[in-house]
Order: sequence, then C-alpha cells, then structure tokens
Amino acid sequence: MTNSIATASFDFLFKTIVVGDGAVGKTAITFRYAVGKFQENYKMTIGVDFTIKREKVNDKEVKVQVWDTGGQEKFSKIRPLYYRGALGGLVVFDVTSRESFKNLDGWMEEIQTNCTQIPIILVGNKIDLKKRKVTKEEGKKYAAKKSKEMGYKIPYLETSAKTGETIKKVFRKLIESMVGEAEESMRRKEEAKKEKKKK
Ligand code: G3D
Ligand code: MG
Repeated sequence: MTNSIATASFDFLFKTIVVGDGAVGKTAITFRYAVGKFQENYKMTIGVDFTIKREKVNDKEVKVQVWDTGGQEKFSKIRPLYYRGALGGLVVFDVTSRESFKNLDGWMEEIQTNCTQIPIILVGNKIDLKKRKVTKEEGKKYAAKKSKEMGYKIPYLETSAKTGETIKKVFRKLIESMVGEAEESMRRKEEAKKEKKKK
C-alpha cells in the first residue's frame, strides 16, 4: 500500500487534505470533526499543520491525519508540499458564495496535478445559513460532471460546521473509501507477487 503505514497499533494511517477558497469553512469543518465543537471568531489555522483522529472501519484501526490549509490557499507555490502523500481529500465550497463554487475547477485541477486518483468528496458547507446562492442540485450536478471527467465517483454532501450536520458522515465516507483503496492496492500487490512466483 502506498503512503499508508502499517504498525501494531493501527492498520492504516491516512493523510487527508481539506481544500477550497478562503473562508468556506475548512478550519471549522476540521475542528468540528476533530474536537466536536464549533467556535466563533477563532483564527487557529496558522501554525497548526494537522489534527489526528482514530476511527474503526470494519475491523481495521485507522489513524487519520487531517491537514488544514492554514491560510495557504493564498500561496499556490507552496501547496504541492501540502498535497504530498495525501490519500484522500475534501474539496469545500460555501453554499452562500457563488464565487467559491466557481473556483472549484481550480481546486479539482490542483488535486489532479499533485495527487494520483485519490478519493475526493465535494462538500457544500454553511447550509445553516438562509442566504444560499448555490442549490443542492447544482452541487450534485457539478460532482457528477467531475466524476465523469476524472473517471471515478466524487460524492456530493452538504454540511454545517456550525450545527455539526453531516460532518461525521463526510469523514466516515472518505475514510471508508481510503480503506477500500488501500485494501484493493494490497490485494493487487499480493496477486502480482503470486504471478511472479508462478513464472
Ligand atoms: P477557512 O478555513 O476555509 O478559511 P473558516 O474558513 O473555517 O475559518 O471559516 C470562515 C468563517 O465562516 C468563520 O467565520 C466561521 O465561523 C464561519 N463558518 C464556517 N463554517 C460555517 C458554517 O457551517 N456555518 C456558518 N454559519 N458559519 C460557518 P468568522 O466570522 O470567524 O470569520
Ligand atoms: Mg482556515
């Protein structure tokens, strides 16, 4: 398995990244998942690289590192470093910001350039707010279009970091996909080994 580390205490270690425009709620989503809270007026991103959470998927112990961009959304030159070794990603926009929705192509492209076919979930955040500018249908349609272009399924989910709605589900879904990928890649390697022995 590439980039995931197996040890006695956990079966998988997955680096996951959270990308999207500034202010869409990447830090709030990460914080809500890791700490289980929403905090107004925090500027905690700078200096914090990632948070770690443990999950159990089937019978596997999974350690998840969630990398928050730390305001690096502005610094495209250093972002490749941030993407390195990522095995899954959330691409986030704010349903009250048309602009953040329009910029999704850029984030998708950047993931494709820096990572190879990793599981991705498209996340429309801030659904607790009334002033929605992007409909659920548009989000779904965009995810379907990208799934076609990229050749694998990109699910679309809507969240609120403020109320906590669907945050756990987003990470759960992503982690399950990453476990699936890792197990599949291990299986392929085993098969290749057997084939080699046969020859
Ligand atoms: P970023 O990390 O993507 O840059 P932040 O975004 O997590 O810093 O969030 C930007 C602002 O949006 C913050 O407000 C935060 O509280 C708010 N926010 C994040 N998620 C939600 C949500 O689901 N619902 C609502 N209503 N607000 C959200 P401030 O005022 O601190 O800048
Ligand atoms: Mg942030």
